[in-house]
Amino acid sequence: MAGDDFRQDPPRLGNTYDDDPALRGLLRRLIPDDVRGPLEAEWRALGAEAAGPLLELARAAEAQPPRHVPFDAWGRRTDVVETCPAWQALQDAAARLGLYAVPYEGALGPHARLHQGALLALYAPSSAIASCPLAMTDGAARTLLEHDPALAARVVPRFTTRDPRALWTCGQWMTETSGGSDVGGTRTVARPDADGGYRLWGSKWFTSAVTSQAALTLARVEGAPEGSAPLSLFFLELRDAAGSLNGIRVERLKDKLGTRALPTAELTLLGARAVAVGGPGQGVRKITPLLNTTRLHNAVNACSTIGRLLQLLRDYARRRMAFGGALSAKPLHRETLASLQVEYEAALGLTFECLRLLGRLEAGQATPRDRLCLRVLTPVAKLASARQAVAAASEALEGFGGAGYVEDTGLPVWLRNAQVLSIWEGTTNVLSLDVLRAGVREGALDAWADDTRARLAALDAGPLAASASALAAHLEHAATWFRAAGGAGDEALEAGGRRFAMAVAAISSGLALCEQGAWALAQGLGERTALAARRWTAEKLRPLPDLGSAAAEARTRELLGLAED
Ligand code: MFK
Repeated sequence: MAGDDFRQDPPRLGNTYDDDPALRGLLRRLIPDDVRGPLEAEWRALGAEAAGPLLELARAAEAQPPRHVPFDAWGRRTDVVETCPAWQALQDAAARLGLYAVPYEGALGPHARLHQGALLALYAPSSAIASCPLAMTDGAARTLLEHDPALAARVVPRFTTRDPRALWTCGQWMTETSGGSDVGGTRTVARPDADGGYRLWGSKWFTSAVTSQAALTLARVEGAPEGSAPLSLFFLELRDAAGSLNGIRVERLKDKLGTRALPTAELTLLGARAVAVGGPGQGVRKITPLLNTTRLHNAVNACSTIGRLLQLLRDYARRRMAFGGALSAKPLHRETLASLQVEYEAALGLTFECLRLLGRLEAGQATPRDRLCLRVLTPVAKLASARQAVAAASEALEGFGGAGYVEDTGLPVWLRNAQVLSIWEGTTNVLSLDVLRAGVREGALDAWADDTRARLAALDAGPLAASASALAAHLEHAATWFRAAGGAGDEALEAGGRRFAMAVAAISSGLALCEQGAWALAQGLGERTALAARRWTAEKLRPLPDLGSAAAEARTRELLGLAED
């Protein structure tokens, strides 16, 4: 037992906006002064709220997971999913803060997504993953606006309101037992109804935020062929005006590693009334605006996980004494934190580049090249930042020593919640394949390479010249690999897909760091990001795999003992 005199000072948060120079610097470069001025007060106010009342709500929500009540006391099937008041308050706060509304209000033109991204980066780490229904609802709004204006006119005002009492959230039910990635195996059937709508029959294996008022889901209209192309996208409301479920049975809630405040259920659809979004057919293609939106939300959540943990680690390093001094005075501890800081700034730079592009697209200002860059960089930002967040959460827990492994410090939850970021909304491998497909089918990688070349050429690199030329050389290496891998056949391309996607991430993060670093130097704002850029380009530009495909494949099979598969 510890002696009576043993006390440790827990890490404390200050204003999470003021204490984040990386986020502040990015916003200062990306949003013009006259637009940014009034927004800064909102970010600062949220920075205070996130370190205080929101954080308390998040802790309360994590401590009171949702509960499924299948029957009432008299045996009637009710399938109520109870969440705690703190969870509801966190969702209400997101509406009040404008997180649902900002991209749809039209007030900020191409900067709306950057503002929303800043709000989200401050809100998400104090949200107990109430950022999940927010992400899906945002994606649903974009999907309906793009594919079904009449339906959008009815429900999007509900999805994008600042009024918590009027807010509807929208789930996304894609995953069936056949797999979350391979949606072509969807077995839910849609039977035409007399009123022109459909009735859905089937089961959904993972449905996040099942307390939402609405959902988008995939199903196969009865008689349509197998495979993913003939699937249709459906919109449904979960309950009728009397509160009864719409032909939906909640089988159970998932017992998950993390995201424990978030109600995730297995559902059976027993004739749920639904409408086909934009009519039947092309369901997978129609749901992609939702996927691309949630993937960017995921990336902001990942960045903000790293950023928040760094704030806690920095504070703790000044308080924790060991070997005769504060941890912050220990060179190796400082070195470890500096590596995390570089990861953070790299992930944040790439993610905010995506938000910049999305804002331009939604404001009607994107060039065709912007659109293709966004197509590639969305999955790249999601997959890279998610893995960075998982690694950073593990490193951060270690940085707190034993305290990082003890539940009531509130630290282990970071690792549990980070782990989902690389799984849902497309695993690392599924998204790596998406990057390759966007390159092969849409020419998006050529557009990204041209854009990167042009930006490197335009960069006034100054002291970052060596970093910029390392990026330029690595870009040509990656572009050559992609062409050669295509020639070497599908297996070689697929086998190298993850390393290739990571190379795209390393290059685009490096470019973002160089642009930010050079700008900060020119503005007299200090060397921090330039140092991060140098370190990133020195350490992260790793060669892509050798394409001697047959021999390489044989070696991989040998290594795994899978020679016959
Ligand atoms: C904190 C943040 C919270 C985030 C919320 C999380 C809660 C939600 C939890 C979940 O629901 S997890 C489950 C999520 N599931 C996925 O993310 C699906 C992962 N699988 C894929 O992304 C596959 O790549 C995909 C299902 C899209 C493959 O579909 P297909 O039909 O087998 O392949 P295909 O032919 O590539 O795509 C069909 C069409 O869509 C093509 O267009 P065309 O019909 O015009 O040829 C593609 O070009 C297009 N497409 C596919 N992906 C696209 C896309 N277009 C734009 N962007 C994309 N990302």
